[in-house]
Amino acid sequence: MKLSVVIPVYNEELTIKEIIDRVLAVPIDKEMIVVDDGSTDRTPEILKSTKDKVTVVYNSLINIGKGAAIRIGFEQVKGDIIIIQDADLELDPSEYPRIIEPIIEGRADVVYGSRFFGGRGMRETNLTNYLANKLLTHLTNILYGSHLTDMETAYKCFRLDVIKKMRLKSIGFEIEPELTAKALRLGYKIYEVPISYHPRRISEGKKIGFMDGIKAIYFLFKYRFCKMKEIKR
Ligand SMILES: Nc1nc2c(ncn2[C@@H]2O[C@H](COP(=O)(O)OP(=O)(O)OP(=O)(O)O)[C@@H](O)[C@H]2O)c(=O)[nH]1
Ligand SMILES: [Mg+2]
Repeated sequence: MKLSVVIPVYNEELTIKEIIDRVLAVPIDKEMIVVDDGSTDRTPEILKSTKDKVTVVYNSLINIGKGAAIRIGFEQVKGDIIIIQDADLELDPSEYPRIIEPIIEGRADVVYGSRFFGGRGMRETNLTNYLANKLLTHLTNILYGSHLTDMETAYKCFRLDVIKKMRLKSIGFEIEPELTAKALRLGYKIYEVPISYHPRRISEGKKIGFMDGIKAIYFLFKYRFCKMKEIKR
């Protein structure tokens, strides 16, 4: 089975080369689709030098957001399994084999890498972020009857047909609750696998902020109660 790695990237000149190399080093059949929308640092230049190894999609010269970039990446995928990879170094691609295993073995349709159970190692994290993650995950479980430990994780992995069934609309970071809500409303169980986590700080380039947390709450409610035609293609 082939893995499609979709990498949304915006102004990540410090880490983009390293993350591409780390993905390339994973010994599995895969393709990499990098979606950059309007980076203003050296990211586009660095991507040009790697274009024989990865598919680079320039979304537009104007910055839109992580959600829009992921949706564009999803339109390009040719693999059987899709994983989202952030372009920072918070999560480690060497963990792909464990993450995709439940899908390969037919035990799962959707797998999330959880930072908060199983203890595979975590650098000290910002307390506000940690509590926001806990709150959003808890709210998801109450609204959707799930048992997740990490709804906001960036390591979200799907069988291709699951993604193809979803009608996705997100522009920014609300893509995380949208993917979760729509997978659960479509009746899929989300399987979690423990992963390690090395959080970066805002000063190191983290872009998600307080308003993204508020938006996540809004979208969790919206997608819980909206009509099925907004969920399913
Ligand atoms: N193409 C594109 N990528 C983006 C944009 N905003 C963020 N990203 C990418 O999305 C990934 C996650 O951004 P981070 O700032 O690390 O956010 P985070 O706090 O780790 O949040 P998570 O989405 O939960 O991982 C990184 O690879 C960013 O470069 C955007 O506007 N456009
Ligand atoms: Mg990140």
